[in-house]
Amino acid sequence: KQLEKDLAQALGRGEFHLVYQPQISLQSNRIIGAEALLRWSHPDRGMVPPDHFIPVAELNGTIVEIGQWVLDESCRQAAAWAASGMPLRIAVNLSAVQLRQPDIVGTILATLGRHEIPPGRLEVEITETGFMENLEDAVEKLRQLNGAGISIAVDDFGTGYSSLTYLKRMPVQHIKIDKQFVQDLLTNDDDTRIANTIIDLGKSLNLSVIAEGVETHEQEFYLRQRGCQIAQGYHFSRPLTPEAFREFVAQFH
Ligand code: G
Ligand code: G
Ligand code: MN
Ligand code: NA
Repeated sequence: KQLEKDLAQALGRGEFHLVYQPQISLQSNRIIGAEALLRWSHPDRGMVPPDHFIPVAELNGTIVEIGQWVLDESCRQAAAWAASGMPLRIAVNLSAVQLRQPDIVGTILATLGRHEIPPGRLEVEITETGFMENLEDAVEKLRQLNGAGISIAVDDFGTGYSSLTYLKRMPVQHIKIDKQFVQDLLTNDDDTRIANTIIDLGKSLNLSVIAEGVETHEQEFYLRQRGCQIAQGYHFSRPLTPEAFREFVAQFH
């Protein structure tokens, strides 16, 4: 309850910030973009993990306002990067609750316009559960976003109610292998098979696959030779502040 009260005031008090985790092309070894991740520094509790407060924000609806702030701030950052010669794609997590807002498509496009970000530079990450509630409505909105040039990624792939038929109907370009399958990729046969299956699925549906939670060189090597296109994880970099991200890009080769 107290958390809920604090959450309602956190935005106004400037307690949120974003960190950015680089996404690396396993083919070109280049940084192709970054995922924006929300952080809340609570005045007393310190850093509250998103896993703790996002479900609360989704239940009481504050995620709509918070999510809009995330989108705005991400676009502001992307514009700043572009202005300094780093036109990177930015991936933003979109809650199912946000996707359900009737004006979400217009809101996203207006935000891009305000910051003069071409739609092709934004990627929206949706979880499978986000798709499933009111499938028709979600498909229609994602079609509109995609039609405008925004790319769509399915986050946490393999952990939800995956159905191959809905994937075919969805206008998605990327699927993200959840980090739980990457963690033990090389030590657990089931996880190896699951990761392989997702990579093959990506191939047959012509989607590129992003592996998240890549922590070792061996995992990177395996994923590359197996045909996974993009990776992110501590092996490359933790999520970084804007300043640290800039430095990371400058040093990366
Ligand atoms: O940053 P971290 O790996 O701790 O994130 C944990 C979870 O919180 C992830 O599932 C991530 O998708 C989610 N998350 C992080 N930032 C945002 C955000 O801005 N909006 C939403 N809806 N979820 C986020
Ligand atoms: O959006 P999603 O729920 O997938 O968010 C990714 C989460 O994974 C973030 O909370 C991020 O901090 C975390 N993360 C990113 N890279 C790694 C990694 O290499 N290992 C682990 N354990 N977590 C990671
Ligand atoms: Mn994500
Ligand atoms: Na994920």
